[in-house]
This record gives sequence, C-alpha cells and structure tokens, in this order.
Amino acid sequence: MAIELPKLDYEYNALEPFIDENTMRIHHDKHHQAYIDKYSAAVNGTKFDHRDVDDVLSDLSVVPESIRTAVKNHGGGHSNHRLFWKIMGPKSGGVPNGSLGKAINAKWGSFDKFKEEFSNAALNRFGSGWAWLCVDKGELLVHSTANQDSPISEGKKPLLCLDVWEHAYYLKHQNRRGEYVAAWWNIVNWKEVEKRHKEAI
Ligand code: MN3
Repeated sequence: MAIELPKLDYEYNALEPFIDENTMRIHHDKHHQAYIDKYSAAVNGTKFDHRDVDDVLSDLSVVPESIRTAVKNHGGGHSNHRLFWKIMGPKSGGVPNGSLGKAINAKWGSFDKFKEEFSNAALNRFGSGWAWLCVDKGELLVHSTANQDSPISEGKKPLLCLDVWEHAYYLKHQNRRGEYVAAWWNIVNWKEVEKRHKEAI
C-alpha cells in the first residue's frame, strides 16, 4: 500500500519567522518523504503493510528482525513528523487552556516550569532526536528520545513533540539549537495538543 505524505494544514511560509519556508519545504517534502519511502519499502508485501504506522510501532517485538530496524527508524520518522506538523501552526503559541493547562499546572506547578523542563529535554538531547510531552500510565511526562525512536514503542501516548535534528533548524539557526527551541514555542498549536490529551487520558 502506498503511503502518502500528509499535506501540511498551512502554507510552507506560515510559520515564519520562527521556522523559515525553505526549512519547511526541505524538511516536509524531502526528509519526511524519505522516511515514508524507506518505511514503505520495508513493510511492502508484509502483513504490516496495511496497518497504520503508529499501530506497527506500538509493538516492535512482533516485527521480523530483518525489517525491525528499518521500521523503527523510518516508521518512527514518518510517525514523529506526522505529529510534528500537526502540533504547529500559524497564529499559535501562548499557553494551553482548559484541561491540559490544568494538568500541566498540577504536574509542574506552572506553565513556565513545564516549558523549562521541556526545553531542557530538547537542549540536552545529545545528537539527533526529539523532545516529548506524553501521557504515560495516565500521567503527563516530559522526556526525549534519540534518533527517530517513537514513545509509542515504549507504551507512551505522545501529545507534543519537538524535532531537534539539525535538519529541523540549521538553515536558519545554524548551531544555535537554543534559539530554535525558544522560537518554536510561538508556533505550538495548543488546541491540537489539548485534543490529543483528551483522547489519551
Ligand atoms: Mn525531522
């Protein structure tokens, strides 16, 4: 089954000046497409072919060893980026309201404390990877993963993610990951994150 690259819900330049158009074009059209192509090649003709990638990632132990690494890396890449595009948007940022805002305050004491922990997870991830806000056993959790490893493979439900591979920021921010992380908070689509939180708990 051919997997289609999901279209963005906004224009490539809609996240300017926080993420530039050129980065979005290359990141979405080239990087994400490449994960899809390699994942598709791995599962083509197997029983995993018609299952959603998140379902496949939820139990890597049943994936044959011969394709497990490809599924983990490229299936993870597909799943992670699919979420990443959704949890960003123009005219976004600010702080979450409603039940998610309450849950964050209950866990961290304040939104700023949560923001600090999430930013640190993004900054302290050595090399390539992702920072995450997940629901884990009914509780909010901030953590990071290496490479394209998905929290779904650890039984967690991802709500919010930040790509800290250099391809996500190098054209605009070069080596200044901190500048990219700080800018990114302006484009978080909290409505989408809140929707996922309601589904996850
Ligand atoms: Mn990426």
